[in-house]
Amino acid sequence: MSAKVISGKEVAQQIRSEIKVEVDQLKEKHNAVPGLVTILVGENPASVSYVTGKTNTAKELGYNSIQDTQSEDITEEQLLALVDKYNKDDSIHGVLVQLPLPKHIDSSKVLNAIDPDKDVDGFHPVNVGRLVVGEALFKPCTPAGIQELLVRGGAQVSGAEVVVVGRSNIVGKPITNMLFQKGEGANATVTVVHTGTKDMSAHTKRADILIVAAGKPKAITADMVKEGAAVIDVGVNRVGTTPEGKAKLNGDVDYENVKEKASLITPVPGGVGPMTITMLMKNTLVSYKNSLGL
Ligand code: L34
Repeated sequence: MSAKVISGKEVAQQIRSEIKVEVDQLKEKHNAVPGLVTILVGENPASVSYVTGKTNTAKELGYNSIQDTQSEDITEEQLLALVDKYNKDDSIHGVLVQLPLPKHIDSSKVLNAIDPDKDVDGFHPVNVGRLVVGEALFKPCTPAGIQELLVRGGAQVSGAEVVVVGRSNIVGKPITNMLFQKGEGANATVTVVHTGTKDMSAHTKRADILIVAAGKPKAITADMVKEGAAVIDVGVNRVGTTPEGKAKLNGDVDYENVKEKASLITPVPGGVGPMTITMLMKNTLVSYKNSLGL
C-alpha cells in the first residue's frame, strides 16, 4: 500500500479562505478586525520562520497583525510588562509569546501572565483546565490542526486506537485530552508513549492513528507502524540546507518507508505546520467575536 498524502498546505488554504470570508463580513458590519500580536524573543531561525508565517498569514486575512520582536536579553520583568500592555489593548484579541524563551526567563510565568481570554495558544492553565473538562475556549493550535487534518483527511477517529508519541504541553498532552473527549472528531482510545515507556513499538504497532511529536528525526520507522495506519508527523527538524541555501526540513517519521505501509500520512514540510498557523487565525477570530459578544 502507498499512503494517501494529506496536504496540510491545501487544507490550511481552504480553511483560510473560509476565515477570510467571515472576517470580511464582520469588518463590514462592525467596522473592526481581529488583532493578533506575536511576541518573538531573540533570533532563533526556526522561531523567526514560524513567527513570520503567523504575522504574514494574519496580514493576508486582513487582521491587525503585529510582530513584536525583542532582543534576547530582555528581562523577565520587561517581557511581563509587554504582555500586560497587550492584555489591556482593545485592538488586540490574541497575545502569543513564541516558545522557546531564553533560559533566564521563566516561560510558565510569562504564559500565565497572558489574559486567558486573549490566550489564543490555549496554554494558560485556565484554558488547559477548560480543555480537559470539555469546555475549551481555545483549542491549542497544533493539536487543533491535527484534528482537522484527521477529519478532513477522512480518518475514522471515533473508536480508533490512537497512540501519541511525546508528552509535551504544546502537543502530546493537549491532543490526548482532545481525542478522548466525547464528540465529533474525537471519542478515541488514546495511549501516550514517551521517553519513560518500556516498549515503544509494542504500542505504536497497535495504532490505527499514530501521532508523532517526539522531536527526533526517524523516531518512527516502518517496522513500528501497523499496515493501514494514519500517521500524523508533527516533527520539524532542521537537517541541513538545500542547494538554494534554505533549511532542509524532516519530520519525526521515516517518511519514505512509512508511506508504503500507512493509509494516510502528512508530509514535512507542508503538513501540520501550516495547520498550526491556520488554527491560530481561527482562535484569534473566535477571541475577536467573543469580544463583540457574538
Ligand atoms: N507559543 N510557541 C508558541 N505557540 C506555538 O504554536 C508554537 N509552535 C511550535 C514552536 N513554538 C511555539 C509553532 O508555532 C511549533 N510551531 C510551528 C509553527 C509553524 C510551523 C512549524 C512549527 C510551520 O509553518 N512549518 C512549515 C515550515 C516552516 C519553515 O520552513 O520553517 C511546514 O511546512 O511544516
